[in-house]
Amino acid sequence: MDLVIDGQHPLDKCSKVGSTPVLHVARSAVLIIFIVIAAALGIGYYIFFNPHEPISKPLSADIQPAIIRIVEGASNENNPEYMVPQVATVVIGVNNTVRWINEDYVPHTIASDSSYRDPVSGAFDSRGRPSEEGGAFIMPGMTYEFTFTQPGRIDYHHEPHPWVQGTIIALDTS
Ligand SMILES: [Cu+2]
Repeated sequence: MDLVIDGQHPLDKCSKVGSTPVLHVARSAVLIIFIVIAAALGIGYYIFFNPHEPISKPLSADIQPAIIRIVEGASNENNPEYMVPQVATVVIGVNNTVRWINEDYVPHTIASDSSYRDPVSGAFDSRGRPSEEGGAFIMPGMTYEFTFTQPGRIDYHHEPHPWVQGTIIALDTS
């Protein structure tokens, strides 16, 4: 018995019945809804579990950074002052994120005298900062932040301006 009708196999006809324009629209709508839901889930994940969040974040949202100003003229060895304050005391859990603000007109770096590494924040050295977070140099008007999570005294300097020296004294909360 010959199953070919009008030169087509009957199963081909059946599949054509299932491909009406209405079903095409319905399939496209399902696909679009699926894409929208997937995008929403992706954006939600990015917002709530931001995988790019820097590791040197404050321990609490309430923490205000300690500010150290790299003053104008700090790159000049004859300047009366370089960083204000030169010795900064911070309390872990209170203000242990330090923010250096470059008020000078040339780039500066911050480098530990003894290659200090914080157990959470890593190497205390702006020269290791990724370019997407600002890069090695603290450009004029820009900042560098580092969070100290263990008590201690950390001496540091500017790599291109070794006369610019500072000290962080990190104290335990108790
Ligand atoms: Cu400097």
